[in-house]
Amino acid sequence: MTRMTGLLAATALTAASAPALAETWDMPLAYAATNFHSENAAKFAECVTSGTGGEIEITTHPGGSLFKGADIKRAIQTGQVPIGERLLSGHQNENALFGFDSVPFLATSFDASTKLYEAAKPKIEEVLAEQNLTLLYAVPWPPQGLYFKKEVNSVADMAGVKFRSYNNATARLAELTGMLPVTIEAAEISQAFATGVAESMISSGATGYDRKVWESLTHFYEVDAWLPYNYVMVNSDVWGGVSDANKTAITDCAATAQADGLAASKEYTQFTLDGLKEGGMTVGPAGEALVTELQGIGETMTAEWLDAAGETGAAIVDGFKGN
Ligand code: PCA
Repeated sequence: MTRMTGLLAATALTAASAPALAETWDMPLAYAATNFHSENAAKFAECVTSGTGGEIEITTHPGGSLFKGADIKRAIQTGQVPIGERLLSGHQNENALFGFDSVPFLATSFDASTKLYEAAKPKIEEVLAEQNLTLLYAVPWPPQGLYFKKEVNSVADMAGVKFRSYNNATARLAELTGMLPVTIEAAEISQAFATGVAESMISSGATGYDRKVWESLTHFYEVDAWLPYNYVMVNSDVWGGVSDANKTAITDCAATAQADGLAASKEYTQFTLDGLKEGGMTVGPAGEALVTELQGIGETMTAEWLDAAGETGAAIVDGFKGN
């Protein structure tokens, strides 16, 4: 080997081991590392890192450690981070359409919520595009039920209870049932229940399980009110700068993550309800009288949402029902 060839070979080696285009994408997540959404996002991140041959390496930051849930969407929009995951219904005050997945009793099963999501997706993507956001994938939480620290058989039993909310719909539900809403991130609810800042919430078995709420609460009523979605979104400017090959790799990983996330959500449903029971909670369907009252409140909230979401909201509901 001549001296020249040796030098060239060394340069080529350096270039191969440290590609000039390699970037790291920090990906904030609001929920605990052990939550199925966060585990799914971690797998998605690995998939992207290997699918792009290391040109884009995603690092997840679970538990609200980089940005809290409420701040993640803005952080992506403004380019503080290229990518992240957020419960979009938390931004219903920006656009009522983001609350399509939190309309009580509109879609109460995984199958129905998938159909509702498919009907809403093109509209949501339009709104997101205006906000400099590109949707990669979305995964539903398990069905939402009510947590209390006492037996509850009617709406009257809820009067004056301090209720942890996570979006407008949950806060409105509290108002209509005579409870006192206080917004608290999932990452902080164990503390809120332990100190009595909150005594109740509507959420999935998954979140109650992740946060070990049996340490403070006693009852979980399966209401199946709705299945809200977490969205993984990328800043559209960043997305525009990604090569076609890497875009394909990322959208392939996103499709896998969407399917795997849905499967994990389904599996996690019973697993976490069993976990709540093992923790000592009373877990079961809400009583008939309570269900009837909640359905009445659901009708009020559906009318309010349709009012706020206008023609586009009505088109989503029609599209869903026509499916
Ligand atoms: N867990 C999240 C949103 C919906 C759910 O099941 C939470 O409680 O914040």
